[in-house]
Amino acid sequence: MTITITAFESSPDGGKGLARDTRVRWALEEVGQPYKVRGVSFKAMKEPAHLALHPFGQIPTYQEADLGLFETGAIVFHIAERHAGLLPDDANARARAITWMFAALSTVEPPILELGNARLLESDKPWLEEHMPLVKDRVRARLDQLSAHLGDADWLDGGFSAGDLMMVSVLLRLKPSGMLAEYPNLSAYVARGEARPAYKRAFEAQLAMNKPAG
Ligand SMILES: N[C@@H](CCC(=O)N[C@@H](CS)C(=O)NCC(=O)O)C(=O)O
Repeated sequence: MTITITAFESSPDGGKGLARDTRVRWALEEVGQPYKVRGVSFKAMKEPAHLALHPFGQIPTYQEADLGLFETGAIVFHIAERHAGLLPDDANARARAITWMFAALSTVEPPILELGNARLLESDKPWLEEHMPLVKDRVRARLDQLSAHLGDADWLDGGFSAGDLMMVSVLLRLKPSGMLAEYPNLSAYVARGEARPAYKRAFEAQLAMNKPAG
């Protein structure tokens, strides 16, 4: 059964892997499922054909036979449920791994997005100098807690899981800010994620799609 996901036709990050199709590619690579990628332009994303797949006009989407999904949390969860390799067999460990997926998306990602948006959208605003330290404090509050929980462990709860895949994906978005470097254990955690062969394949595939022609 062919799996098709959508991604930016040309990612604004030029292939740094920060667009959210990377986490879906990574999940598919971890479980060994082949997939196709369809590039979508910003314009096409807001047109009816794409809105039928994604009501908010975004990427990525996921199509598999007559199933269409959007939201990376739902997509990665679906992949992890259908294929071995991303969720533990033990019911309680599985529930905890799923908890970490939610924590990544609903507790850790929001302040990181706020930071990205402040940099991108408020760079010319007079209030940025006052606003930025507050935004960074909110990010640090979460990183302090996450770092304390992780301690010296390799992964958040036992072996690598979809919870780690999502958390590493979210933390990667902090790289341009340099804030991750303030937390050696979180930096090492992210590096462990990036070192996984499945992540490398996902990263290379998105890069190949975003390489400048010539
Ligand atoms: N919560 C959504 C967020 C999706 C999202 O923000 N996608 C970005 C790319 S990473 C996008 O399509 N941006 C273009 C837009 O919103 O117009 C998810 O996790 O899938």
